[in-house]
Amino acid sequence: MKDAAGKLARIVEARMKLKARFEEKMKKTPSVGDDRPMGSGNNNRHGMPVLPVGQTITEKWPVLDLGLQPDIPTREWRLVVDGDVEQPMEFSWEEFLALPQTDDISDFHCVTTWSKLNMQWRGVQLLDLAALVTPKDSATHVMFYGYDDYTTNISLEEALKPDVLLVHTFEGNPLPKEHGGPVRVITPQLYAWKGAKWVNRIEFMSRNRLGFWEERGYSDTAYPWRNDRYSK
Ligand SMILES: Nc1nc2c(c(=O)[nH]1)N[C@H]1C(S)=C(S)[C@@H](COP(=O)(O)O)O[C@H]1N2
Ligand SMILES: [Mo]
Repeated sequence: MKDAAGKLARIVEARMKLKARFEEKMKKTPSVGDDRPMGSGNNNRHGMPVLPVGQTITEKWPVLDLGLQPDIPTREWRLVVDGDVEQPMEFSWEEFLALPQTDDISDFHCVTTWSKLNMQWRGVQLLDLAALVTPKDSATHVMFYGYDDYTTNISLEEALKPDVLLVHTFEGNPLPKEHGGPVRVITPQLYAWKGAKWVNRIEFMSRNRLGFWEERGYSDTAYPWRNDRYSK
């Protein structure tokens, strides 16, 4: 039997290793350190103007989906994390909640031009999950899958940024079904379509593949401060 302290130490060590691997790449990507970010207002905590170019602040939280809101009781919910990793894993609801939990406040920028600010979340950092499964050196991208068959892809350096979370709680309450509950992904530094609602699989990939909207002409990279909305 391994003790809890030893287990935590291994999680932290794995996480730090992974972070070091991506630190340089992360610094070079626009959403953390852009020389000329496009937007307005004071800087947010990443040093970016609070409102990206072309966006308007909304107080309400619109719902966008593919016309289907799957109903997943937490006892049936599963999360598979697999692909180009050393240790593929599957989590039940209880196992997921037993992972280190992170509270964060972040903004939500929809490509349809609304932004909702200061949203309060609780969930699991993708970085923490990645540290458990350990992406192979060949892993470069991640594909997220929803229970509604939605898919979306991002690069590994975006996926591992600290505010990318798998959230189950919004402002102290369970994440509502219409917004992707029981669990969705949020990608505050990218347009919101990169965050899969009703997430049930995360696949690490050794080459890029396009997700649902990316195949239909949405940007592969989706940087709000570069007005990077569509690719064609
Ligand atoms: N599973 C799933 N995730 C999804 C979508 C979807 O249709 N299915 N739509 C995306 C789009 S286009 C946006 S803008 C956001 C909207 O999240 P919201 O409905 O909570 O505002 O979810 C994204 N994640
Ligand atoms: Mo969207």
